[in-house]
Order: sequence, then C-alpha cells, then structure tokens
Amino acid sequence: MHRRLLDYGITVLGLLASGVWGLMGPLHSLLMRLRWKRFRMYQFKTRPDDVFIVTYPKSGTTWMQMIAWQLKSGGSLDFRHIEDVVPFIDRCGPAELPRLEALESPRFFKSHLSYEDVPPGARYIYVVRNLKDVAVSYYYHHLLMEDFRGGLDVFVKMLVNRRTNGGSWARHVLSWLEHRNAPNVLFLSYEEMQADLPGTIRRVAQFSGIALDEERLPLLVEQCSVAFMKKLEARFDPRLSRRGNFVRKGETGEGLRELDATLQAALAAEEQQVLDRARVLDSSGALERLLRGEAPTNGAATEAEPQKQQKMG
Ligand code: PPS
Repeated sequence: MHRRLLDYGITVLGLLASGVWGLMGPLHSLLMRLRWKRFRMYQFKTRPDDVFIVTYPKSGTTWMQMIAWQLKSGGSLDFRHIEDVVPFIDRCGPAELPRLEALESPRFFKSHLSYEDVPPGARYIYVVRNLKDVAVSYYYHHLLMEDFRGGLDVFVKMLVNRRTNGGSWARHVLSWLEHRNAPNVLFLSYEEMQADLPGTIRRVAQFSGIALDEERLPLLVEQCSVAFMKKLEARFDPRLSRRGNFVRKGETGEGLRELDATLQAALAAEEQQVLDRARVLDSSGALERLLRGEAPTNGAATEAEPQKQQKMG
C-alpha cells in the first residue's frame, strides 16, 4: 500500500518536473529524494560488511574512496573511474542493482546522506572537515560544476541559508556525531587524515576488515597523495567539469586565508551548533578540537578501534 502510494506520488511529481516546474530546484531535489527512498526501502539491500563512506560535500569523500579502493585492491590503478569501483550510492537507482550486486565484498560506497537517510545494516566511515575550508572548497566546486557566477560572499550566504544541495553542514555533522562511538561507525576528520595518512590507512583497513600488507603501505600512501591523485584527475572528476580541477589544492587552512572576518563571522553560528554539542559529548575538549579542524597530536582518537573490531566480529 505504502509502496503504491509512493510510486503514485513520484509519477505525478515526475510529470510536473518534466514540464515547467522541472526548472524548480526544490521540486527536483524532492523528486530525487523520493526516488532514492524508494530505491533504499524496497530494492537495495546492504550487506553487514558493506562500508559507506559518508561526508558533507567537499570533506574528503573522493580521497577516502581512493584509500578504500587502494586497500581493497592492494594498490591497483586498474580502474576507469573511482565510481566504477566505489559507487556513489545516492545517485544509484534500480538499473544499477546488478552492478552493485556484482561488486566483491567488502563493498565500499560513497554517500552524502545524513545518519537518518543512509541505508541501515552496514558499516560507516564518516569524514568531517572544518566548515571554513568546506565553504571555500564548495565555492570552487560551484564555479567549476554548477555554473555559479557569484562571489565568495554570495556563496557563503547561500551556504548558511541552506540553499546548496548539501543542505545544512551543522545538521549533517550533528546527525553523525551522535553515533561516532557506535561499533559500526569510524568517525574521522579530513585534518587528521592529512596529519597522518599512513595511520589513517591502517585505521580504515582495520575497521573494514582488510588485512593490510605493511610492505605495501608506502605505495598506498603515495597513490593516495593529492599530488598523485591530481595526475589521475580524470578518474576522480564527476565528469561534469568544465573549468579547472576537481582534485584542487587539498590543503587545510584555506578558509582562514580566503574568508575575510565578515564571512568567517557569517559561518560562526553554523559552526557553533556543532562545537556546543561536541563540548557536551566530550568534556575533554578533544572532540571540539577535532571539529575545529585541529588534528589530534597523541593518537587518542584511535584507542576505541580495537574494541569496535571485536564487537563487529
Ligand atoms: S565531493 O565533490 O563532495 O565528492 O568532494 P570531496 O571529494 O568530498 O572533497 C574535495 C576536496 O578534497 C580534496 N582532495 C584531497 N585532499 C587531500 N589529499 C587528497 N589525496 C585529496 N583528494 C582530493 C580536493 O582537493 C578538495 O579540496 P579543496 O580544498 O577544494 O582542494
């Protein structure tokens, strides 16, 4: 009954969207969301050893996709496009099911979904990046991919008013923050990945149940570096690119350099929501520092992982 109603609603909206209303962004997003819900609820089945790489846009998704594939394949560069081997599940529909089914376990998927919307019953690597750097990276993404013509100030306004397709950064991060200690969640930051890439690769291997050949680690580190990935740009670009590079700078601190005091202040309320919650969840201040974009210096964040592995069997 629910399914028939959902199908009926989607069909009606589809007809509207293909007409004049199709030009309306919100209707289009709603339609995409409904399509995805239908796919997730009735067709796509997770396996317990699936690993979803989940992020708010521009937080290191592609980088983590490459780390996952390098681990799974033992350093193979024999792939045409990263989404062939680590599919972007939010964009998949029924036609992709045979391809998804055929992937060898552990399957890795990319997603930008909130905790509530992601398919349940799997493992999840969540990567968070500080909002100022996300804002700058997302701005260049809009110039490159979305035909955006405004300045950084216009874009920041769009971001805080939740007019980008990523929605609210705070809401996204908060939905995952609450579950960061769950046995099937590995919560990482872009900045700690940058501070310790070999350590990150080890953590992802352990969490994903992949035996890491330590002798191969230097090769994997090299192939996951921003310089190396830039050389393979076409394999990471979502194929919409018209101007500039998708693997852009890969640096931390651009937000502080590119955003003036007014723009930084405009992002402050969004950031503060997350920092306030982090302070409640972790009185030591470590989580708050992580969310501010400071990499941990003592590796304390890794301590919980052996336990996670035991619980996962
Ligand atoms: S997307 O479109 O949401 O999937 O973008 P996403 O991949 O999440 O984020 C893109 C940013 O990640 C940077 N990147 C890297 N940083 C460090 N090391 C490596 N290997 C790497 N690969 C990609 C990419 O350059 C984007 O950040 P900015 O700040 O724009 O350079």
